[in-house]
Amino acid sequence: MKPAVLVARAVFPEVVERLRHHFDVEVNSDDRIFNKAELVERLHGKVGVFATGSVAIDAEVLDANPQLKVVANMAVGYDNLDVPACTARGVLCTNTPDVLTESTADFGFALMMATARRVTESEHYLRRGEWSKWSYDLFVGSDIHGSTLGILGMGRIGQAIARRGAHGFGMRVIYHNRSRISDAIEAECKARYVDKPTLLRESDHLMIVMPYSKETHHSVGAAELAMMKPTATLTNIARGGIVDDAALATALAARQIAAAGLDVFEGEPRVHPDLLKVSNVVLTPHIASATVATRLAMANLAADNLIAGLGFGPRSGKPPTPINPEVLRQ
Ligand code: 8YV
Repeated sequence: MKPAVLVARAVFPEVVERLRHHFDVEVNSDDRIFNKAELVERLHGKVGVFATGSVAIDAEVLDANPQLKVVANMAVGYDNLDVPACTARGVLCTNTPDVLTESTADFGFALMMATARRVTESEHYLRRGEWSKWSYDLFVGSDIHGSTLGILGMGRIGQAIARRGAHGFGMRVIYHNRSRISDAIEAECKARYVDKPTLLRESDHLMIVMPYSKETHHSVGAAELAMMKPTATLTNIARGGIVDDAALATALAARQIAAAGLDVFEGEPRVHPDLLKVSNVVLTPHIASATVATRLAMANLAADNLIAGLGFGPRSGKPPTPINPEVLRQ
């Protein structure tokens, strides 16, 4: 008998087929988001789970399913997983870094540009039939080229955005991160480390790309927004909750900053109602990694991790991208 796994959200059928080769697979083909009780129930008898950001694995879920061995997250971020609780119970967690870096950086840039150049706001105006004539100040925005790009969180995606800004658009790049990156990567990205207040004060375009955790909750709130230039934009492609959305809506309404681009929201898929009322914000439904090739690569990497983590396939016992590899040594 094959071991049983749960694919907790709908995913590419060809990836499910790969899993079926090794496992007895239950798929959430309705793609309904399970509440905790449903998730606990669906996991009964399963040794592995293919998860996404909307599948929360915590101590309670684990304790109700002591047979669970591997959680393969189809995401680079893993704030949906209680990793210490998994490690304590010998459960391997994996994520999908690298394969989404460039697509996500492309989208971050697109969102920042749409925000600075007021692309969606002006399109809505045109669609409403309000465009009657050209005017010198119709939807004037701010330049990307030659401006200062500030990056909060300088991991792989932050670095990919820095490269686009420095090399493609002649931007001056500054960043803030928990720790400084190496001199060699700083040189390659043409990026300069600054403290957080300097980053907030000097950025023309602030890009948020840091992971979410209790420590990074509301890293950008009313006080931080007040330090930014009134002409500045803020783009968040990281996680909801890093920015205080209520404070951001207030700052946008008061034109304390010029505009924002948000792909992620606190408590998504709900969006703070005040954000829906302001016109100077571009809102997208968490799609920064959403290209066909990248989503397929993420799904295949999550499947590789699940297969190898459960002791199957050519990389048996050596999943490519573990989050808590210490579990493998236990
Ligand atoms: C995913 C993401 O689409 O990888 C991440 O961390 O935020 C996105 O690429 C999302 O988390 C679904 O799992």
